[in-house]
Amino acid sequence: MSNRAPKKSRKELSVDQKINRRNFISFTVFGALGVSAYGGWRWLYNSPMEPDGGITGNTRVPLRRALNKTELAFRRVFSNNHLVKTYPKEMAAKYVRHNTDIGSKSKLDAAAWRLQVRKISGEIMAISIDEIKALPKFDIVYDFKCVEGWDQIQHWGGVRFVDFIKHFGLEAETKLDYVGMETPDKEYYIGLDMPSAMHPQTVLAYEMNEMPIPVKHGAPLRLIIPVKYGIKNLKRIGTISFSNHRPHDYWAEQGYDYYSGL
Ligand SMILES: Nc1nc2c(c(=O)[nH]1)N[C@H]1C(S)=C(S)[C@@H](COP(=O)(O)O)O[C@H]1N2
Ligand SMILES: [Mo]
Repeated sequence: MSNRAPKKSRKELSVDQKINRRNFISFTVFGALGVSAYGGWRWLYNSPMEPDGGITGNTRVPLRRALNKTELAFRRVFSNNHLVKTYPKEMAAKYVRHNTDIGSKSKLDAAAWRLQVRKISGEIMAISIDEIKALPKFDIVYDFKCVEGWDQIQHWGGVRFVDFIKHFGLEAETKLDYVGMETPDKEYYIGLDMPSAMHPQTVLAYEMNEMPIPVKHGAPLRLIIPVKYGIKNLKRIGTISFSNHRPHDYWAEQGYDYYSGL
């Protein structure tokens, strides 16, 4: 038998010693987290603003990079093959909700209206509503969603964007990355990534509940793009253009996500 006091193992620390040890660890870890969070915040705060000339709402480069990465990841999951859920037409709302009319408030001169399509060559096509109505008709009943927090099952009819492209020989234009659309007065405008524009349920619509679209809902032609929030569903389309840079976008300029996909 030895008289030597055994060296205290970790297990035998007194209660006080244990508490001190835990306090030390907690404060060290907490302090380190605090310092790195502050460092991260300084880093973000000192990062340059994105250099895109006001196409988006102006944020720090790393934040925009994160949004763009998210967009790409989501596009990979919700690819073009993913169809938005549709409903029987009996489920469509009879009283269709109405929202803002930026760029579609003034009196519509229906006889003078032409859809202007700016081709890569610079040529501008002017297409009448009758030419559009002569194309194969496509109906869709789906849940329309506005970013403000409401949604409604609605019934729209028109020509699918892909069919419109084919009919008017715009395949070369669809090799570009983006489509831009504007109201005739250019007050409201949107930009779309090409895969979403070419999605099989994207429609240039001229009917709502099987009747011509009322003026307040976008007569004579509006965009119905079920893979996007309402903000991208431009009413009273005036011009369509194609580009490799992001077209300007009314709500993206106000800080909304450029993609605004569902
Ligand atoms: N020209 C134009 N298109 C527009 C808008 C607008 O203000 N002007 N608002 C958008 C928004 S935010 C929504 S939710 C829908 C609303 O369409 P509705 O009025 O037919 O419900 O249109 C979209 N298209
Ligand atoms: Mo909206």
